[in-house]
Amino acid sequence: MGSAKTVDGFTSGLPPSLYFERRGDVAVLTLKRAAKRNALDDATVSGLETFFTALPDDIKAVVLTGEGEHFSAGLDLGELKERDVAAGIAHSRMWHRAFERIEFGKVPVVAVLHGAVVGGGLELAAACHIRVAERSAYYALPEGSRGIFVGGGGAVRLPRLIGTARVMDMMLTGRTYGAEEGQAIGLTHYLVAPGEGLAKGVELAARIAGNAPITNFAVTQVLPRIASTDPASGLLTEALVAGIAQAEDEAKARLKAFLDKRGPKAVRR
Ligand code: 1HE
Repeated sequence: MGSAKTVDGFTSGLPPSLYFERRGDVAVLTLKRAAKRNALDDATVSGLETFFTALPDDIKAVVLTGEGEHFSAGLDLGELKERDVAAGIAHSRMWHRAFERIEFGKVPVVAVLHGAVVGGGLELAAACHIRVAERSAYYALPEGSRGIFVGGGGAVRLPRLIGTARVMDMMLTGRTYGAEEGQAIGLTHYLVAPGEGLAKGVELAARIAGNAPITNFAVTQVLPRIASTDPASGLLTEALVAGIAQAEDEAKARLKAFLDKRGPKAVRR
């Protein structure tokens, strides 16, 4: 394993397929394996786990993007050839660990998508919190045509985003969705012109980084759990988290700033 970019000691364990760059308190992490269309080999998936586990405390949000013409062609099919059942299960669990570090990691993650966002690439995007698509992006789950199944959490996360019926269609018939369609069905949050995704992603990440940490924690870690629990437990959890957040000094300072006419207004952007 080589190092990506050693501006920070913590990146020294990353594979060459991951490139890290700081933009203030935002980290931009780039899938850097364009010759293989950013296919996710074991080293890259382990590198994602390392990166999101070891993220320094002064990084407040991450932007995940891919170099070249495509975000990611998914699982590295070249590594699949000789796995038996046990190895296949362990491999899927390795992806689960890595993507959990994204979904329930230290900070919110913005994915910037373009070109092919397919198979495991789409699963990776689904583990992120915000998705920005350039108009070149398209989405596919070619697992059916390869005789395999999703293994990177897609069976759990994708139905929550776009519904089980659409995921079934994508896997059974090979249906693809374009960027506009992906936006319309709720797969992505933002749709921008080709080449504008990274700037949009960094802009959003910088805004996210400016939130109170307790709010970002509650939104990324607590909200999804509330959404998937029963209403009574959800309301109780909401009240507990609301109480904790508003009692923080940071909340008091921000509320005072607004009342003193110094805080931002909730105007339409
Ligand atoms: C790869 C991979 C890959 C490209 N694993 N090597 N994913 C797929 O089924 C998608 C497979 N890939 C494609 O359909 C196409 O490559 C693309 C539509 C994404 C891009 O097409 P194109 O014409 O730009 O590139 P290419 O010529 O197909 O590929 C360029 C090189 O990347 C070539 O290698 P080369 O050494 O011959 O130059 C390809 O072999 C290589 N390459 N994609 C390995 N995926 C946790 S379970 C998740 C399950 C899945 O993700 S299944 C979906 C897998």
